[in-house]
Amino acid sequence: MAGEAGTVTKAERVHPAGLPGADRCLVMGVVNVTPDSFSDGGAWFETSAAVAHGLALAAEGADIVDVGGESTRPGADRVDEQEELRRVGPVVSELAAAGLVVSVDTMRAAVAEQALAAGARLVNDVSGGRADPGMTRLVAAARVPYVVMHWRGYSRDMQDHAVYTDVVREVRDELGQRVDAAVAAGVDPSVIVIDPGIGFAKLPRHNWALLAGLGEIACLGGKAFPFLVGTSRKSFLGSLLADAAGEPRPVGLRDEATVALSALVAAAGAWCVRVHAVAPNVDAVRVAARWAEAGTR
Ligand code: PMM
Repeated sequence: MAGEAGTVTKAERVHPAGLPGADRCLVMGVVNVTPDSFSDGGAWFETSAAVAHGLALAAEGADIVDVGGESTRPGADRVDEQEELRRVGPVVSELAAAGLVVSVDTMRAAVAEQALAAGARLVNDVSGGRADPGMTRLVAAARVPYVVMHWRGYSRDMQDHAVYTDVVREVRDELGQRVDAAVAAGVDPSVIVIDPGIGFAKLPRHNWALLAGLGEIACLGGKAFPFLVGTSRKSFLGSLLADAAGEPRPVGLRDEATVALSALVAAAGAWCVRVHAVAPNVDAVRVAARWAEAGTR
């Protein structure tokens, strides 16, 4: 449970009900079935390529594979629901049939419903229930783990909403409201995972403040929630690692920085990190787990 100062320590890592626990932070590998995601756009757009990629991520050690059919990169337009269903359904179905723990990354209840029917075991909703009022009702009925991410609007203009006075307090309060809404719709609090939504309506300084304040954010209303963090290859890392001329580090050269953050986030008590390059991030969370074990001797 939460410490007196409202912090969650590594010894207090919590897991959502409905998935196997682990003695370390889990690693979720990303399978973007999209032509336009910012980090790997188009690489796994065909069903067969996406399935092969998911299987490869599992072989690298991913505990969960997260299948999404709608790009959420800043400025992206929405994808049509039928197209999202077409992208996600067969990939979820094949990966689940192969025995993987599959999560579906969608804001739409209809897509989540189809994915759950195809074998997905977790719903990852970047809108935290704000995009589709049917989502929390679906999750309540399905009783599956539900990732509630901090979100202020669709990708097209989300960066216009990156305005905060105290980002940690505001993100925490807004997440608290989303959790309350989900619970009011019948979602069991024990299945809820929260996520600060790194890069979603956030400037780089907001992302860093949130990462430093994870323990505070994960403690809502006196209860410690499991939390998931997605920093993989995001643009605030490109800015941090810009060259002498101020050119951001290219997307494909941000994995080492992501790995460093995975170790730090795992040490801060995260339940799961969402990443593109699985193998080095599994190493990172194992290092963090061993570090924590030595400290609790
Ligand atoms: N980030 C992206 C997509 N889905 N889901 C959660 N829960 N948290 C995130 O931070 C998150 C997400 C964007 O990254 P991508 O386009 O590389 O998948």
